[in-house]
This record gives sequence, structure tokens and C-alpha cells, in this order.
Amino acid sequence: SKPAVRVAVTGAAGQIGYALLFRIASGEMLGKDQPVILQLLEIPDEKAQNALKGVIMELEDCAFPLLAGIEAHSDPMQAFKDTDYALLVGARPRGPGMERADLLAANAQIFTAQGKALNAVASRNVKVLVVGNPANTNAYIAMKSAPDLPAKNFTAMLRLDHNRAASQLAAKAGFKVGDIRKLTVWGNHSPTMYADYRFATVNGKSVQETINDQAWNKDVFLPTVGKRGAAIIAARGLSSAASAANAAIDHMRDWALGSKGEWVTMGVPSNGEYGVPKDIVFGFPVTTENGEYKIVEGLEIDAFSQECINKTLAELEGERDGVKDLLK
Ligand code: NAX
Repeated sequence: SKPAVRVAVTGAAGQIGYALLFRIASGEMLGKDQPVILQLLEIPDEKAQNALKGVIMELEDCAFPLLAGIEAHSDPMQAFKDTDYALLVGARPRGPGMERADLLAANAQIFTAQGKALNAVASRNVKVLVVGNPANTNAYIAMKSAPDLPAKNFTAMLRLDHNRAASQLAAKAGFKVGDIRKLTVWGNHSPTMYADYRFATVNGKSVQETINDQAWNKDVFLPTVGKRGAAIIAARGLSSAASAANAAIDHMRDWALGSKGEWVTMGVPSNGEYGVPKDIVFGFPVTTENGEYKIVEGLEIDAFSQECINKTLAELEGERDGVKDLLK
């Protein structure tokens, strides 16, 4: 059988961690023939470490044949040692009365330390997915803190937005969600993201022509997808966890195993594509093959789309400028 790969997960005792780890261990992320060693990171706090112990007991009790080892850590330098995949889920949530700048600063500290640790000890081919919010800017910070690793190894999760958009389109037009191709979400994982189905098809037929309702796009679809996270908090009293874990699995699986020519959405550092300044971590349509992603280039951007892209880009530039001094 294949040699085991190392998968680091931070925030492992949190809600997303609880929905994620069992699926990684059962082979849903990297394949049913790929043994994994889980390297789990939580904060040193006693309660978090105890909760992590409980999660590990449950992982053991699943007797997953592919689970070749489990480690619990409170230091990223140990958790990221030789890791092939790193899912950075743990982040500082926004507390009562916390300003956006405080949130950025608290997370800048976490993702600077974790980027440095990845730089020092991870596999040189490590694939990093940042889930913890603000995900795009946290990925940018980790990337900038890891100058010895290729920038392209750092990605942020836009896949939940992509999957939410697909599900809304399917419900609107009676498509099977799995038949939708060439959908994408541009920009920041935030309500400013731009879910774009202008290129989307179902069985070769244009989704836009089938729906043919620009008012629905602007007044219903985009706000519904953009505010879906808030709607789930309002309904469940907790933020989305299982759907977020599912999107993380989709993102990593497609990156590692290939999208077979299909588009998927990933937040990746720009090389200047579509006028997005270099290094901004931005949601783009990508295809993946042999462990590498490629941004789909040359798509036409109409005036409405350009306006949407400008808005989400302006937000990301603001976040980047907000952490500039913290990155020195
Ligand atoms: P929880 O609060 O349930 O769990 C987070 C866990 O991370 C906690 O156990 C905490 O102790 C741990 N943690 C905090 N700082 C850490 C550090 N420096 N190192 C290691 N562990 C650390 O949150 P959960 O619901 O699991 O959400 C986790 C993150 O995902 C949040 O930042 C959330 O905003 C973000 N989300 C991102 C999404 C995306 O699409 N990109 C969607 C879902 C989710 O809202």
C-alpha cells in the first residue's frame, strides 16, 4: 500500500474540526487507498487540549483502516513537522465589541506564527488551505511569513461559497447540482464575493440563458449566497460547520487528486490575473491536475462583473493594507 502522508489540522477541537477529521481519516479527502497521519493542533489552554483528547479517543474508536497515526500538539513547530497538507481552521473569532482592525491584528499574530512554522518544518511541497477567517488575508499572511515555500502552496477556502452558489442555482432552475459546470466565485470569502454563473452550463446548456433573469441574479442570488453564513447562524445558533468541513474536503481532494478538466473555485495568490494585484489571495476559477492548480484565464468580464470584482478586491486590498505593519 501507499506510504502514509501527514495531514496537519489546526483548531482540531472546534466545530469544523469535529466535522472534518473523521472524513479525512476515512479517506474522503485523499482517496480510499491513501493512509494518513493526523497532526492536530490546538491552543495550549487546558480545556481545548482536553477536548482534543476526547476527539482523538473517538477517532481511535472508529478504527479507520487508513488512519496510520494521530498526534496532539500545542506548538505549530511540532504540529507542522514534515506535513504534506495543512488545514488551518483555528482562528480568533470576533468577540463582542471587537473592531475589524482588532480581529485582523489577532489573526495576523496567529497566521504569522503558523506561516513561520510551516516555513521552518513542513514538507517543501506542503499544500496549505486556510479556512479560519478572514480566510483570504490569513492565507496571505501565512504565505508572506513563509518565504522559503512557494507562494502557490498557500490557498484560502472559497469552495463553500462555490457550493452554496451551485445549490441555489440547482434549486432555482431544477438542475441536478452535480450537473453544473463552469461556475465560479471571485474574490474574498465574505459577503462581497461575486458568484458568477455567466459561463456555467448544465448538460452543455447555458445556465444564464435557462434562468434568464438578471434581476434575480442581482437581487436574490448574490445576496442569498453572500449572506448564507449569517442565515445559518441565525437559524442554528452556530456558524456553518459540516458544510464548511465538506468544502474543505472538496478543495483539498480536487487539488490533490485533480478536477478532471472541470472548474473549481480556490482562493489563490494572484500573479496579476484579471487585474488582481500580485499576491492578493483571491477566489478564481481554476482547474487542477497532478497536484497543481491553474487559473482559468481569458474569460470576458462585463461591466457588472467588473464592478463586483472591484468591490471585493477593494475589500481585500484594505485588509492587506491593514496588516502591512504587522508583517514586518
Ligand atoms: P470553533 O470556535 O468551534 O473552533 C475553532 C478552534 O480553533 C477552537 O477549538 C480554538 O481553540 C482553536 N484555535 C484558536 N486559535 C488557534 C490557534 N492559534 N492554533 C490552533 N487552534 C486554535 O470555530 P469553527 O466553527 O470550527 O470555525 C473555525 C474558523 O472557520 C472560524 O474562523 C470561522 O470563521 C471559519 N469559517 C470559515 C469558512 C470559510 O468558508 N472560509 C466557513 C465556515 C467558518 O465560519
